[in-house]
Amino acid sequence: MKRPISIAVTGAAGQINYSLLFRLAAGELLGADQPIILHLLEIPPAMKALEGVVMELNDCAYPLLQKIVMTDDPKVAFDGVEYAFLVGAKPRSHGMLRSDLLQQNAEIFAIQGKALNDVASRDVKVLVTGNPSNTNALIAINNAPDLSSDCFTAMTMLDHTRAVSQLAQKCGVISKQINNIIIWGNHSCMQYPDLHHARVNGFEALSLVDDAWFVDEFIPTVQHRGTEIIKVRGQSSAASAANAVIAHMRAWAHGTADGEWLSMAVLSDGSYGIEEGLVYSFPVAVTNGKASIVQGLEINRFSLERLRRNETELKEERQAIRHLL
Ligand code: NAX
Repeated sequence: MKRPISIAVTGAAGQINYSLLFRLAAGELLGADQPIILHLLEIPPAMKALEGVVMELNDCAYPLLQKIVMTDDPKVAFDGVEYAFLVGAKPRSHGMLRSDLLQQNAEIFAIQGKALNDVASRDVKVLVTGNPSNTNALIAINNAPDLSSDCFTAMTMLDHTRAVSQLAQKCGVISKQINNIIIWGNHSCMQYPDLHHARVNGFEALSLVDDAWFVDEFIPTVQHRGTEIIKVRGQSSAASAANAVIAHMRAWAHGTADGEWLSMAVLSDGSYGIEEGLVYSFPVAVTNGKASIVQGLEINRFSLERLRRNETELKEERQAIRHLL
């Protein structure tokens, strides 16, 4: 029997986790032979609801789930964990401004960054999903000086899978036949879903679709998909977000295939001219658990302009929460 691995999940009584926790417990992240311990963090008013979720997890009698820790204390939640899913935050509701979200959620990630710094495994893999996820990850990194910044990423994988799905539908293929889409920048409506390097069944994507579709339909559809889901479903994306969380962490834990990548927001090292010290979504390849920004892709003027807009937006977000860095 393998040693159990501890996984922390914040916002455990929330809607994304109503899908995510059950998939983790079923072994979708680490495989069918890897026992896990779940550390579930919530705020006091949500502890009762969390109890209900834990009752349901127990009722599933998952063979891999060795133990569940329920807590409202980040230091208990992150104690010794090798994976941390920072999902808990106040979600954006209909009509809420991103700037409001930024201030309301920033403090949470300062506290959680400090707690991770104090008690998590030194190799912990942290995925920030709670919005605004890029800047929340930046806050966590800055509050965890003893952990490598390589331990922290933020999620643009849902944007990535949304983009794959849009292109697959347009080309009449299945998603498996699409490779190397990139989401650049911020997980916001500014994000740039880029098809210049994408392939459909091995063919260049932009040779199969016309420019007008790429610029006027594909880009805005992906950028505004989250808002559209809220409009139609009445709540923000949940099951698709949980799916992206698993896909992101699976790639980080198990690696990417040769020549392939996913979109992941990581601390910029200056690649593609993006200012160092911003958490920015790049094409990322993973080898032996190390996520690296894919280098050397050609960036034309159209793309460069959009990369810059994202850099500017992230600088503005950083400026708004500078007191927490
Ligand atoms: P819910 O409101 O359903 O759940 C959030 C949960 O977090 C609640 O149960 C709340 O009690 C808890 N929480 C709040 N503050 C906490 C704290 N300090 N510590 C621990 N738990 C805390 O939201 P849900 O739909 O699950 O979304 C969670 C977050 O993901 C939101 O910030 C949302 O905006 C964000 N999203 C990010 C996405 C991305 O691609 N990066 C996509 C999906 C999603 O919109």
